[in-house]
Amino acid sequence: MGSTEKEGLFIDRDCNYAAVTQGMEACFTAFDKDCDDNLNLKEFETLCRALFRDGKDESYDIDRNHLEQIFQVFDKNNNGLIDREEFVSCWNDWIKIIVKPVSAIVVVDVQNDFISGSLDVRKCPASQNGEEIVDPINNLLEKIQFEAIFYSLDWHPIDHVSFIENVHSRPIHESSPISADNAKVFDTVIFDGDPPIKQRLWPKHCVQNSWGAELHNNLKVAENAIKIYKGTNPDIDSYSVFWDNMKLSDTKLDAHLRANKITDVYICGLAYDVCVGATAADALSSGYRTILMEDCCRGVDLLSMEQTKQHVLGNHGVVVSSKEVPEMVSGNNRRPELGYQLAMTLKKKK
Ligand code: VGL
Ligand code: ZN
Repeated sequence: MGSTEKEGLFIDRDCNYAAVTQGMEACFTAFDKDCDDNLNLKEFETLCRALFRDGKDESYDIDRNHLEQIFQVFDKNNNGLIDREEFVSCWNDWIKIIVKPVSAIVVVDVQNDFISGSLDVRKCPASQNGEEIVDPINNLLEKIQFEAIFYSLDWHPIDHVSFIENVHSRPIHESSPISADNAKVFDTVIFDGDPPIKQRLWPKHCVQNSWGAELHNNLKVAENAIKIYKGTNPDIDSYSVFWDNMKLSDTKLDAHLRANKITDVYICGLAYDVCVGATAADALSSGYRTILMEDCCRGVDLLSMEQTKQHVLGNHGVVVSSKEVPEMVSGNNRRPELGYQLAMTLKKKK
């Protein structure tokens, strides 16, 4: 590739930058280079290169296969071209959200018991320190205007099924790998039930209205924030902030997100591989563009933390440092993974 072509690309880049933000007509016209009133795949690729850029105005690499799949979502009549009519949905349902996302943050279980109480993550296999995330989370909350702010609280009754202290209170199913007498903290047993319930055992923690269940004292709690209490049913544990582990009842988080027209959900807190991971998995399956802020999480076990990360990446969420978040929330840093995920969600809705 000669230098003139490189230069051409550079000039293109500057005029394209405005084109994806100005308006539907201007955008279509700017990328319809051959002026045939259609966007072909090549023209759509140029559009995507203008769309998916980091905060420093560099284009992200876009997976070829993903690009083609996105194109097909908007090429409704499947003729290999996106016409002006097809572009209406491409603009309204996709580009507009990518350029101007509506973001919420979910701060998961930053409670005393996980930081210095009965389920102190420093004493878990990964030996991490939960207190270290308080400052970076406060920084985010001070710097960024999220459209909605949620704090979840693990909020158990004293007879909760997850407490090792209660392992003898419920019958164990015959398929359980471990008996009640032999069960230790972190083991998984199977309780009798219809269906039988798999349950990991934890020390008694986050008992309703106890000190251990309070949010960490230094954590900034925004005035308009919504608190979500979970794990209140004595017989069913609840890791995700969306649903209990049996998916029998939801917490209203999804309803709040919908009411606020949230497109992007930023997740952080404790513990990375338990409640944070379950929340991220549900955010993805509910169709939210999902961002895990890794430096604002601490976990229980290194291997399952890695598995959590791979689950998020495998479902086209992103894992970022909180440093990247201001530019993402403002719509200046636009990740192709999240654009692909949104297109696939739109495809499912049809
Ligand atoms: C959690 C274990 C038990 C969490 C809650 O918040 O990650 N972990 N209950
Ligand atoms: Zn719990």
